[in-house]
Amino acid sequence: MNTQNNKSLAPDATSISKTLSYLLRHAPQTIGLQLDPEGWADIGELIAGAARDGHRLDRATIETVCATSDKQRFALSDDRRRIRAVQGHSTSAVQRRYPAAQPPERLYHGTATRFLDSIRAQGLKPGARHHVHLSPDIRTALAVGTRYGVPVILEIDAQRMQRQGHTFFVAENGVWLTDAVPADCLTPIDPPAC
Ligand code: HQG
Repeated sequence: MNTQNNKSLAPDATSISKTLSYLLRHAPQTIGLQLDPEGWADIGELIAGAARDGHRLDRATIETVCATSDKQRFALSDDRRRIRAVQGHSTSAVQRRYPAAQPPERLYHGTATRFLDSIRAQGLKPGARHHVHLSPDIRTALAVGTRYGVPVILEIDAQRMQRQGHTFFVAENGVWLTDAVPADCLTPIDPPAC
């Protein structure tokens, strides 16, 4: 794993969140962790596997990171023995079945200007993840786009997509998911003035 620069230091919450995202969304196999198709991992196995890889995790810290995650990325099972990432997976071990949901008329996707030509030609594709990720608000989309460089916000016509037969899902943390966004259902819009 390359999610921490110095494993011997006590990791901060952001670093732990990144480690959990990496293990629970993308690469559980790197520590021999089993995820079930709905994404659940046994917390004891997660702690033991991470420890073998030199990462100090404990139950209380994991629970704190889950509770305080700005995007509520993780969920604990009712009995608090299991944890999962609620969206964002790329690992084939997970095939979450989200219930279909009625989206708002408009959804937003933040990306970088350098991807625009390709997106205009192909629409939005899920890439390595299982879904295209959309947000109900422009501010979140702007933050996502800024991660990649000069941001651009795409406004998604969710009703038009539904008329074309696309289905929407919403994860427990309010992130909207769909299979792909056709080019004729997205429009670049100006970012809001800060
Ligand atoms: C782009 C974060 C060229 C797409 C966020 C994006 C999100 C294309 C990148 C979650 C394309 C994929 C997911 C095309 C899509 N041509 N580029 N045809 N179609 N792209 O990371 O949505 O903080 O897989 O625009 O908040 O950026 O990690 O998806 O730039 O909810 O919890 O290809 O990750 O959450 O990148 O981010 P990603 P995303 P966390």
